[in-house]
Amino acid sequence: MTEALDPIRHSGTDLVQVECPARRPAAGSDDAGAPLDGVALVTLNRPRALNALSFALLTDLGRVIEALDADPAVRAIVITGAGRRAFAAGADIGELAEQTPDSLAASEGFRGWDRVAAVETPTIAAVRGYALGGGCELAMACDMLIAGSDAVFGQPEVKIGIIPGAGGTQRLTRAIGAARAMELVLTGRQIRADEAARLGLVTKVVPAEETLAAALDLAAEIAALPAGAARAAKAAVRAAAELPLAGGIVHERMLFRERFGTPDQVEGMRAFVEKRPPRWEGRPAPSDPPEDRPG
Ligand code: CO8
Repeated sequence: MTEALDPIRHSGTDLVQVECPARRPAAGSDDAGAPLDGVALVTLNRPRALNALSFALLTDLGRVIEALDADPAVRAIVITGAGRRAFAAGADIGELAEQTPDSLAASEGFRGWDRVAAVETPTIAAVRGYALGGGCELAMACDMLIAGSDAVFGQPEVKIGIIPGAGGTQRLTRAIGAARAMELVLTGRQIRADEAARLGLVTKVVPAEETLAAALDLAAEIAALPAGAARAAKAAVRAAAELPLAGGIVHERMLFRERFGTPDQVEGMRAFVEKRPPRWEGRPAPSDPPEDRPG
């Protein structure tokens, strides 16, 4: 059963702001536009430090993202960075400089990325400017990545004497292949949005000013579909990166079977057969027929 979003349920914090339901900015404007049903916007909010991911910010991000994931009215989440200069320029180097192997072993810091990667709700990173180190790792922990034409990606950790530590070596390699990931991780070279797109790191590149709107549009498109199917589809695609092929296919088949008998499967298929738009449970009937029908 889907519910209407309750804006006061998700208040966010100073470091991690939440807009729920998100409002789509009008083209070329920062003004809030129409609310997007089912879409939450999470903004990393340390613009003067290029949204560097401090331990406090990571804790807040984990809490916020899990609260949104637990809300059945939230059907897609967009994560972005405040300002125009950065999604996030990495973990906070001032804080990292104080760490030891033991303090890191005891640290909850890594959980920020893990918690984002673990949510069942589809997630989209909207990246303008720098997405470096932990910032690139956070964008890669999302399911889809919309890059503005001004986006810059990289894993520069080697240049400060460390290596990526929040999944970068693993997710970058899965996204673009070992040979290319090796070069980027071993040199710390930064790449621009167009190269990131060629390498397969990003879903889509859009003009810089349209980044957030494009990500919110994609989120709204997903949020308009049955949430259970979207979550199952996400789980199945994710399994491809985590399981051997045979295990992934078994997992997909289980998720496929589980869709049957759900109100959304019954209604979706009945609507197709009856040549009418589907009426998803608890949601208003669409006024227009869907453009795409399942093949
Ligand atoms: N941490 C802390 N502060 C930062 C960071 C950062 N990662 N990045 C930028 N800032 C701050 C700067 O210190 C500066 O602050 P101030 O104005 O007070 O001096 C402000 O943001 C603006 O930055 P710059 O003046 O440097 O802006 P430039 O335009 O000259 O340069 C760059 C922009 C190229 C992005 C540059 O800031 C830079 O190289 N930043 C660091 C990038 C980097 O190395 N990132 C990787 C960090 S390590 C990491 O992410 C590990 C992840 C796993 C950790 C797991 C922990 C549990």
